[in-house]
Amino acid sequence: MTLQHPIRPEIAALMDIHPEVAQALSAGRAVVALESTIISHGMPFPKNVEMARGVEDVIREHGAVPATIAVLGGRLKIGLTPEELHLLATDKNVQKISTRDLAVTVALGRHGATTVASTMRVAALAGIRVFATGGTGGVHRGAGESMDVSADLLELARTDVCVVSAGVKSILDIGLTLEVLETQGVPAITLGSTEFPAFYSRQSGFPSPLTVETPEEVARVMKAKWTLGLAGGVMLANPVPLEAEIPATEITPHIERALSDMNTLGLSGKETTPYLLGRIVEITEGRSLETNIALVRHNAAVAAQVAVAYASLA
Ligand code: PSU
Ligand code: MN
Repeated sequence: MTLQHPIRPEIAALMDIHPEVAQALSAGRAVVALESTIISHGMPFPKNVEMARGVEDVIREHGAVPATIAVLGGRLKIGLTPEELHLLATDKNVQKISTRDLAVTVALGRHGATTVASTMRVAALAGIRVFATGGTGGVHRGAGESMDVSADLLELARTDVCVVSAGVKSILDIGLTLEVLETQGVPAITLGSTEFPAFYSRQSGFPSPLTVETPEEVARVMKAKWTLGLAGGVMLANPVPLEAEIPATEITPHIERALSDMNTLGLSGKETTPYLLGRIVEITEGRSLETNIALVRHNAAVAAQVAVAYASLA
């Protein structure tokens, strides 16, 4: 099968591309990548599997092909079977792997659920340019001391993929996250709002650096960016639907409590984001999980529309 973006043979040898995805790529049709850390470490079983299947369906309903990405037994998986999805959702040996972990996971034949950063990298290797997730990582609060800045931001600076998220959770420092994106030359664009969204909430208090009104405009931005040789990604922020949002005034005290519990436990590094997400689900008695699922589905719909528009430009 000939792909429109030819994959170097030594890379193709490390990949298993699901036939549905391979067919779409070779025909130049719209494909949307999905991450797997959100499945293994972002949501509890069985909601995580339901979410993952549901999101794939949303992408198909909008005319694109979903490609959930993970590393299984050291193989780069581009599109998963139902059995593979189930394994990711349930197996405690599945590690959360960022870009730094990719080489070890591949070389030693391990399992890994890819974060936004590593999913972007693998998607780009496969020639996929659009990726839907829930929220991206960012600059953690207190990063001046901890130096905890998500690799997602560095990957956005160097890998040519448009990431559709609901913005940046206020468990992070949103202002500093926007500063780092500016420094790295990454356009942070909000769809249909002049305010940058804060994941659970439509409002963050931070103006969006850039705004567009339609998915088609996003596709034109991607094309212009890469035609100009401006390497790196596009961060598209898609505010959570109004009916699913938890307003900032309501979620903020819960976030503060989760952060304080985390500090009491002394957690750091890659454990912090999964802990905070899980703790906020407990504190809100499941409401934040419903919001999380709703916003991922919304992002998948928008990402599919962007991918369809981009395929027709390319
Ligand atoms: N935000 C969410 N859900 C998630 C994540 C972020 O709302 O599951 C995951 C993503 O995989 C993201 C990762 O790439 O957490 C960021 O982790 P860290 O902060 O350790 O870079
Ligand atoms: Mn981190």
